[in-house]
Amino acid sequence: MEHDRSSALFAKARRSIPGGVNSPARAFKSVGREPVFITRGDGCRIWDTDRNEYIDFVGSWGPLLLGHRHPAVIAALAEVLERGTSFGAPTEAEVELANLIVGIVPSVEMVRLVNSGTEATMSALRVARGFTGRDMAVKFAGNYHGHVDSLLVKAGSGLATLGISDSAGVPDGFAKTTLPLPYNDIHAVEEAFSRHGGEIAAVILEPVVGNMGCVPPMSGFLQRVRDLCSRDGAVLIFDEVMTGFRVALGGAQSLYGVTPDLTTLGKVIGGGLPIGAFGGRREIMEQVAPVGSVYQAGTLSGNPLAVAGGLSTLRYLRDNPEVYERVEESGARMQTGVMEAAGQVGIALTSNRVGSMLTFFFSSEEIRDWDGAATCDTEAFGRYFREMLAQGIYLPCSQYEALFIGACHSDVDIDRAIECARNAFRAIA
Ligand code: HOZ
Repeated sequence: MEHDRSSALFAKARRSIPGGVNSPARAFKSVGREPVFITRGDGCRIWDTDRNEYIDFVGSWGPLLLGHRHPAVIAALAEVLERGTSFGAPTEAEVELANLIVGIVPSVEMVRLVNSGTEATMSALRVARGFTGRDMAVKFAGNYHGHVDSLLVKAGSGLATLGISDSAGVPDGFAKTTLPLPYNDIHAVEEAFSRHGGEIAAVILEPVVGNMGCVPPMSGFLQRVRDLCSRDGAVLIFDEVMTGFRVALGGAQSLYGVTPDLTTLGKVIGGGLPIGAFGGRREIMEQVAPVGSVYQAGTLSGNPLAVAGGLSTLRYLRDNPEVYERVEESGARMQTGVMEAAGQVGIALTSNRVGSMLTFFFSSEEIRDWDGAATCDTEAFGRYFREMLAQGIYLPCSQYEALFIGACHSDVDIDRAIECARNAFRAIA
């Protein structure tokens, strides 16, 4: 595979953009090569600027459950383009999107649209603090909630990938309001509540972690956290930016039957356009201005294009529940096939999957928290990634991200990926 044009673009990009990328997670830095520059996508396929074709298992880092250029989404966007891209004023479509979310996500009685997952978590935390009159937030190591100052403590995703444990530029005072705990460790949560119960404004967590690779909650973990929050008056925030409308139509909260007080959404709810949302119990959401005194705002919030991308995607998912069966089958097929291929050549590999979120960890141990994930052989992951890319399989460029399967991946695509993984394992064994 030639990558001359991507290489030239990357050199040019580095002159004007820090690291040549507009988000560190896409830099390929930890996998020992330069990124490829993408020009086009269709279904589950993408093409780079050197005309190389890939089967895409990133899906824009989660939004594209329906694949690139899904006809329903493209038609909705085209219709909006006829009318105008932004008004900074209320529109009917944003009310429809809000009502759709309220009707589907169990915890959400009211919702506010924002422009990204980061805005959603930042705002949800502020609302929780305003509602409780407390400052402290509990988060979990390896969970990532966007680049919110006080949530960049022991964060997953790009920070885990690049080995940045705590971001520079976050005032100590902000970081001190955050209490990081090990994920899936209910004793640590119980101890934190017994010491600080009356001071905790919020517990924020990914109900299925995607940002240290895919790590599901252990049995009873979410419910016990729910009970402790209810007992001590802390607001439970599920960060469903990644899991919302992906692991099930109603997100992880419907899959596990645990209802948070607030939920943050993003990714799938924009169908590939920039959007985020936070919502939850009415009495909490009514703290938000202009009803209440917690201020939150945005010029492009509820932007017609993003709303059209989201509405068309969510309506399609609501009306076509077989999408979730399809991605479950594809996910299981890929997990089984790749694990068998690794076993055949003696590669130490373990995997976690919830529906269409899947991670292969270069470790022989079960991965249930950040300490476990941190022991993975990231060098081996880098070799595997490069071997897969060279065969036309586009994976997340980090051991600490989940890959995403979409409704557009056929059995042939999945089998092709398994075959490529077999070749990759042989090459690196
Ligand atoms: N939030 C994405 C999943 N970890 C990564 C995308 C990014 O940070 O650029």
